[in-house]
Amino acid sequence: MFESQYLQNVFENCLKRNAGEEEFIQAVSEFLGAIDLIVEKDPDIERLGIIERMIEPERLITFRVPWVDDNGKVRVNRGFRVQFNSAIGPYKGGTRFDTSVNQSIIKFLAFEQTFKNALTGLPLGGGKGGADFNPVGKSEGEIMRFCQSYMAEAYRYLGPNLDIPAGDLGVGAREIGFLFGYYRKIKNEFTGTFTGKGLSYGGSLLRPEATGYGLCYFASEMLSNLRGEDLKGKRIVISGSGNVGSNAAIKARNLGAIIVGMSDISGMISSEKGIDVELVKKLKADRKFLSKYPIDNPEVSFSEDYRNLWKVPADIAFPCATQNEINKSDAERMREGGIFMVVEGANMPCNQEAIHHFLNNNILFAPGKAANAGGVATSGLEMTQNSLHLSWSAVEVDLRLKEIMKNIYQNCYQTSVRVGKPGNLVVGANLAGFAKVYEAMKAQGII
Ligand code: NDP
Ligand code: 2IT
Repeated sequence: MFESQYLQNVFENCLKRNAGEEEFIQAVSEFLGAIDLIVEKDPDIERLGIIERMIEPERLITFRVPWVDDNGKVRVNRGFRVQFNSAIGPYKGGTRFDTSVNQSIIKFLAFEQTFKNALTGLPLGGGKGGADFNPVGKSEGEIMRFCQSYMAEAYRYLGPNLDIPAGDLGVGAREIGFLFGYYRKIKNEFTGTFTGKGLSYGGSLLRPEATGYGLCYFASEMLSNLRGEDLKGKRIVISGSGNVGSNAAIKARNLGAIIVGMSDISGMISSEKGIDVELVKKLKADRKFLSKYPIDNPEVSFSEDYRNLWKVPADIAFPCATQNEINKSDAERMREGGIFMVVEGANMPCNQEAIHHFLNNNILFAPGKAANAGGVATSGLEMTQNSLHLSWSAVEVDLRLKEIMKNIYQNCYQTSVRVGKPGNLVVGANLAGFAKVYEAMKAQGII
């Protein structure tokens, strides 16, 4: 599978040692595919065991999270925090609450986060946490008790210079409030040990919007560089209507695009003339499903199958829901529907066959570890503001975010050119992220 015998051995060993961890192995395999292009040119990579160390988390913590539901029944979930790599800074990465959460998913997310964070240019290592708990349908009291129980264990491993969590799927402003509040109480100190905080207690302006906005800035830079175009008039389909999807929809619309399709777990809506993106954001803020979006004229339609989103004729797709939501047959439908560019807002939403389909058919493709880095980058800006004890204006944060996304795109593109694969941003993002982490690991000895 890999040209380098060293990488082939590393991969086979990885398969054995992480048996059954499909998502983690998928993420490692994509990464090794890029490293294969350069590994023979630098014998130090093998001599220093760089890849073996990079694919092994520095620390993996798993713990029991017991809580009491509204009927007085004790429930038990499994909590995780994976501290993957701290070569360039303290561990940094989100927290996911979803029924599907397991060790493989948290490890893949923490692994990807390491290289994503390196791409931001900020001093942030890689980590991720979460639990197999689904907040949907739970009362506020249940969610608070769950968050408090999660934090009663997780707090030991967190700190402003050690490990700084944030939100992710299923963890938004409400959950972050409960998690941060309990952390502050048991640590008896007020530190910036969480990002995505509310504005009244140390959050940064634009952090909630940052992943979606950053995605649009990245897509704009990519369109301009590769096609000399912008988002104006482009028809976009967006999966997921949560934090990333709804904010990407609003920014893309503001930049002149037409959002012709969106989805959530209840299904998908499409409208040739453009979806009312503010209404979608409001529905989700009220914790309602897209099935409640009014179908009051014939040009708007709803389907209970969210996969039908990929059949909607469009120019660009922003997958913003979850990992492996797009397989090869979805990718084929997307191509048939006219999509010429796919920019990942979620982490690893396209499986490897789908990515190959895009690349083999000249569909421009940007991986999440580059395109969705605006969220964690703005988390980095929140940490800076917290440690300076001040708050920047939305304009200032937005300017910095734009600059960071532009730099990430350029870094990935220039790297793809340097290795003879111009425009292959999968290779570009992995190698550019790798270069920074490698340099730091090499300088710090065998640890
Ligand atoms: P949210 O929980 O806010 O939103 C997730 C959305 O996806 C919800 O609308 C949910 O539907 C929908 N959804 C989940 N599964 C599916 C599916 N299979 N098909 C269609 N829709 C689905 O999470 P985020 O927006 O924060 O995260 C989305 C993705 O972006 C994740 O992969 C996350 O790791 C990644 N990400 C998040 C960042 C952040 O800052 N939050 C930063 C970088 C990446 P419903 O509303 O019905 O539950
Ligand atoms: O996947 C991600 O980059 C996030 N969920 C955001 C992480 C963060 O620390 O802001």
